[in-house]
Formats: sequence, C-alpha cells, structure tokens
Amino acid sequence: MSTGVVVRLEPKTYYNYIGGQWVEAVSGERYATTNPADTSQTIGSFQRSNRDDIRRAIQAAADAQPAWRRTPAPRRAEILFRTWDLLRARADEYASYITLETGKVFADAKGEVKRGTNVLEFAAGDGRRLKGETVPSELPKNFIYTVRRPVGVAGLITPWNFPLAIPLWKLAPALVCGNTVVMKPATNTPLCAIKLAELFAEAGLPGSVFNVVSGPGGVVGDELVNSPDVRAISFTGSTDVGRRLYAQAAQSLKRVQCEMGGKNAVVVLEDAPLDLAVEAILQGAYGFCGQRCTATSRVIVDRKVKKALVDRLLERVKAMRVGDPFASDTQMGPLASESQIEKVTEYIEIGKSEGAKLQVGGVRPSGAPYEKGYYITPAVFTDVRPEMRLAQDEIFGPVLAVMECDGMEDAIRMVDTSTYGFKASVYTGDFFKIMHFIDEVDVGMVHVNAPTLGGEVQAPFGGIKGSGVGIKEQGRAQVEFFTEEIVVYMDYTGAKRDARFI
Ligand code: UN1
Repeated sequence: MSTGVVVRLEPKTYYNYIGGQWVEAVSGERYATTNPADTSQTIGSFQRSNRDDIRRAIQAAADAQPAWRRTPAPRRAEILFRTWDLLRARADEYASYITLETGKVFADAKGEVKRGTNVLEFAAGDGRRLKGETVPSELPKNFIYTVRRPVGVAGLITPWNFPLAIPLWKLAPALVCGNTVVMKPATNTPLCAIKLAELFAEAGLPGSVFNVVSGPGGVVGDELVNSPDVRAISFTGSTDVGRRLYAQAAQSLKRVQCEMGGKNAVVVLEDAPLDLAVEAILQGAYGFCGQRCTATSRVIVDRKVKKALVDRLLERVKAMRVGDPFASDTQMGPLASESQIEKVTEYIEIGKSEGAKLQVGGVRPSGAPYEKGYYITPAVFTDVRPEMRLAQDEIFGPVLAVMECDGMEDAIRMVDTSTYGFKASVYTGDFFKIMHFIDEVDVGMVHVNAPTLGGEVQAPFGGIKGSGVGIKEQGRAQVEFFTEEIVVYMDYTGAKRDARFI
C-alpha cells in the first residue's frame, strides 16, 4: 500500500550553493544519483566539485564571518526558529527526499525529519543561553569572567545515512554559535543538503553564512580539512576516514569532532523480558537495514535463554516485509547503494566461511520490485564467536551476530572485545546487575531495557574508543564544540598590580 506522499522529482541539475548563489562547479562536471529502490530512476544531476569550488566556498564563509559573529545570538536563533517552522510545514516533502535518496522507509524518514526539527528547536534555544561564567578571584577588585566566541569557519562533512538530521545537528549549533559553514554532504545524498540550503535561505539566513559543495569525498573533503582558514571540522562517517581526517586536521591545529562506526550489542541476561528484548533487537538490527552507527549488530545472550530468544527472533525475522520504502506496510527497504549491497553480501560469505550459522536471510530477492533495487533479506547468524570478523567488523547492514555468554561478567567482557565503543544495551530486571553493567561497560552510551538506537537532542551524543573522538555532539556539548571560551581578567583597583600570582 502506498502512502501517496511521494514527491515526483523531475530529474534536473542541482548546483553548489556558494556565497548565496547557485553555481556550477568550476570544472563544469556533473554526476547523477539514482534511487536505491529503483536504480532506473535518476534523482538529479549534481556538481562534481573540486578544490577550486571548495576554496571559493571557504572564502565566502570567511568573508561572511565578521557580520555573522556580530549578529546577536538571539537574532541568529530567530532564523533557526523560522527554519523550524518551514521544515515542520514541509515534513512530508522533506521525508520524501530522504526516502528517495537513501531507500529509508517513509515512516522512518518522517522520524528523521522530526529529529531535525527537534535539533532546530534546541539549538535555537541556545541563542539565549550562550553564557560564559564568572569566576571568583583570589585578588581584591579583580573580576574574572569568560565569554563564548564562534570558532570561525566550520567544515561539516556529513554521511548518507541521515542526510537531513545529521547535517542539521551540526549546522544548527554551528550557526547559532556564530560560525559560518561549508558543508560537504555524502557523494550519493547531496539533494537533502541542497534542500536544506533552500530552506535556510527562505528563512532569511544571509547567503554566504552557509555554503554547500557536492562532490567526491577524497578531493572536496581533503581540501576542507587541510585549509588553514577552516577552524573546526565536524565529521560523521567511517572510522577509517575519521582516523585519517583527525591526523590531517592536526596539521592546522583545528578542533575536530569525529562521530564514527559502531558494533553495538544488546545483552540479554537470564531473567530478561524476552519479548521486549526481541522487539529491541528487531528495531536495532533491521531499522534502516542496520545502516546506522547506533544499529544493533551483536546480540550477547545468556546460554540459559538463548534457544528461547533465538526461536522468537527467527520467527519474527522470517515474517519481515521487505519492499518499496514508500509503502506503508514495508518494514525494511533496500540498502542505500551498490557499495553497500556488495559489502553486505561479502560479509554473508565471510560469516559462513568463518563457521557461523546463517539461520535466515542474506539473500537478494528476485522479481518486482526487487530486481531494480539494492534489496537483501534480513540475516541472522548464530554460533558467532567474539574473534570472528562477523563479531568485530562494522558491517553496516541487516546482519545480526548472535553470541552466547555465561552470565553478566562474561557478557561485559564480550561487549568490550570490540574496538568500537558506541552503545550497549542490557535487558534484565535486576537492579544490581544493571548498575554494575553501567559502571563497567566500555561504551559512550548505555541503554537499559531499551534499543540501542537514537538519542534525544538535549543529551550529549557520541561514542568512545573507535567510535568517537573530540567533544560529543548535541546536548550542552554542542556549544562547547562550536565556541571558543575566552577568559577576561579586569582589574578595578586603579593601582599598580603585581602580576605575579601568589
Ligand atoms: C540514530 O541512530 O539515531 O551515523 C542516529 C549515524 C549516527 C547517527 C545515528 N551518527 O548513524
């Protein structure tokens, strides 16, 4: 059944947004993107930018800095509130762009838009909360205080899996804090970023404050990271790219925030409410085909309840409806790209060859509507051991690795064998075990009796170890990242002061 809210795109040419103008790439080159649910459908033709384009965008953002940073923060926030209003009014339209570009099920795309409006609302509130602090002095008549200043030009490098919400949750705090921005969206999802630029322009954001440049990550991203005029980089993507980018950015002493991969586990202890655990695992492992850094890719279950859990899980996975992401009864759409389907199929083979048992899924279905898109059925492997690649590598697809543990200590040890440290969730009713788990497990975010997914914008968001480096995103952390704290000492003795501190 179709939801009937599809935006029919006339495949047309989209441009970079630089200095408030829609402009062609200097090279004149373009590339096309297609709908992952039906690759015969072109979404649009986009600018294949290179170094020259990104340099122009950085220059535009730098030129816009003085006026934007002097605009009072509550005035900057008004523009976010207006954008919030516009986005809420066009939620279905923007959700359609997300579904078209990524293959995300439409209901989830609407959830992403909602996440985006939450982000705008929260960041706009920061316009009236950009506070410094006053600090007591050990000297008489001496006043110490801090103020928050924008960092300068911020470079935002955003992924394809949340093409609207992630750009927004970097952009909104960057702007309200007074930074000007150059954004490089993922190569295969530039449409949502361009549509965001349209929205902000309509809300009255001065043109050069937010610039968008589409094109290949290597060239365009590198220039952004290497430019001495860019003072902050906020990146979401793979750990490999993040590691490289972090080292590169150090050359020009930029501040960097990298939000990277995950290998998140749901731990199911012997007394766990199994039905709830199964629901959480299904959502976490197969929501948006597992293509979220918060996805559940491991289940670590106490051997006493393993059979009961796996039986329930398999029954549900077998009944999952894979299909058109715009149809209201679809639970899982296609993967987002050709490289995704290649990677996931490769891991199905790796899992089998490592000796794990593929219980269900991992098959590319045939016939309509499947043959035109990147479809694969949801997979469950059991008998996975912690040292297998299936248990260690981030697959970023609908492939779940079920492992057996012997009580809670063993479960914690297994969670921590990962080089990633994003999220872990524990299912148990035992208060003491819950508290111990929270104390011991090595991840950036813990969920208790809840899925590994998601986060609320007013709380900090991010992982540790191979999952995240730098100040976390969202929550109060977003202002910390996008501002410099300047410290002021004011002497009002009117007399000579010995600068030596006692
Ligand atoms: C979510 O799962 O709710 O790239 C958001 C990612 C994360 C965002 C996940 N940075 O998947």
